[in-house]
Amino acid sequence: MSERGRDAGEVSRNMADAPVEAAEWGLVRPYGDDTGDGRLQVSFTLPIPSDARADAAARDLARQMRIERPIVVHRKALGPDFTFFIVYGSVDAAVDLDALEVEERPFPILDHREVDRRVTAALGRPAVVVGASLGTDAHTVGLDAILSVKGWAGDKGLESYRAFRVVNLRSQVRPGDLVDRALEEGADAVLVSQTVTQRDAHLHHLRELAAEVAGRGVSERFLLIAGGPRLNPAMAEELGYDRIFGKETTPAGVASYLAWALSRGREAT
Ligand code: B12
Repeated sequence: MSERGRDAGEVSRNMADAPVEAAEWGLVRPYGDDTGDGRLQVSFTLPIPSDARADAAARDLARQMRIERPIVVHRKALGPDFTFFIVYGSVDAAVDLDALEVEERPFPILDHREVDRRVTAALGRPAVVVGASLGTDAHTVGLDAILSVKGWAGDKGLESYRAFRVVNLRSQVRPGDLVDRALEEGADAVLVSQTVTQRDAHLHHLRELAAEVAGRGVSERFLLIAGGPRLNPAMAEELGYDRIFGKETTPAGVASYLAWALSRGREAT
C-alpha cells in the first residue's frame, strides 16, 4: 500500500480506464500504442517443434500469465525440438512508484584523484585488490573490464589508479586457491566475477567462496565483492558479501565503493 493509501491491486479490470487511473493515482503501466494501455511483449522458448500447435501453446501460456489478447509476433525454430517466441499482448497490472523501496547508493562517485587521495589517506599505501572469475566460470571480459587499464566504455579500470595494486587471477579459480592467494598478497578486497547462471552455478560458486572465507575465520581481513550481469545488488547480505555489482557496472563505481568502504571508520578525509 502506498502513502496515498492506494493499492495497485485495486486498479480497475477495465482496460479502457487504465490511462485515466494511471494519471490520477500515479500508477504506471507498460506503454504500447497509448499511454497506460498495458501493452508489452515477452519472449520465451518452449520444448516443442515450431508448428501451428506451437503458436496455440504460446498464446495459451501467455493467457495463463494474465497477458490479454496475446499475438505471436515472432516464432523461430531452435533445432527440431525447440521454438522461440515473442508474444505481444496487454496486462492490467500497474506499478505504484510511491510504494517501491529502492536502495540509495550509500557512497558518492569520485574522480580518480579523489579515490587515490582517500585510499592513501586511509591505508597509507595502495590497497591490494585480488580478482578472479570463480569456479567453473570461464568468462573474464567483465572482470577485466573492471580491473584492467583498458576498462569499460571509456572508463579506465582499477589498474589505472595509483590507489590500487591489482592481482588478476583470471578464470576458473577455485575458492580455496583464491583465499590462499588473497591471504598471501595481503588483500584488502577480493573481487569475483560470475557470468554463467545455468542451474544457479553462480550462486553455488559465490556461496562456496563465502563459506571458505567464513570457515577460515578471515572475514575481517578483506572486503568480499562480487559482480556479474545477472547478479542483483540486493543479494549481498544473503550471500555473505560486502557488496554486489550488477550489469553495466563502471570501474569508477567500483573504485568509489572501495574508497568509501576502505576508509569507513578511519581518518580518511
Ligand atoms: C564472450 C562470451 C564467452 C566467451 C568468454 C571469453 C572470455 N575470456 O571471457 C567464451 C566463448 C569462452 C564463452 C563461453 C561460454 N559461454 Co559465454 N558468452 C560470452 C558473451 C558473448 C559475452 C560476455 C561478455 O564478455 N560481456 C561483456 C562484459 C563487459 O559484460 P559483463 O560480463 O556483463 O560485465 C559487466 C558487469 O556484469 C560487471 N561485472 C562482471 N564481472 C564483474 C566482477 C566484479 C568484481 C564487478 C565489480 C563487476 C563485474 O561489470 C562489467 C562491466 O560493466 C555472452 C553473451 C552476451 N552478449 O553477454 C555469452 C554468455 C555469457 N555465455 C553463455 C554460455 C552459456 C557460455 C558457455 C556455457 C557455452 C557453452 N555451452 O560452452 C561457455 C561457458 C564456459 C564456462 N566454463 O564458463 C551464456 C550464459 C547464460 C547463463 N546466464 O547462464 C551467455 C549469456 C550467452 C547466451 N545468451 O546464452 N562465452
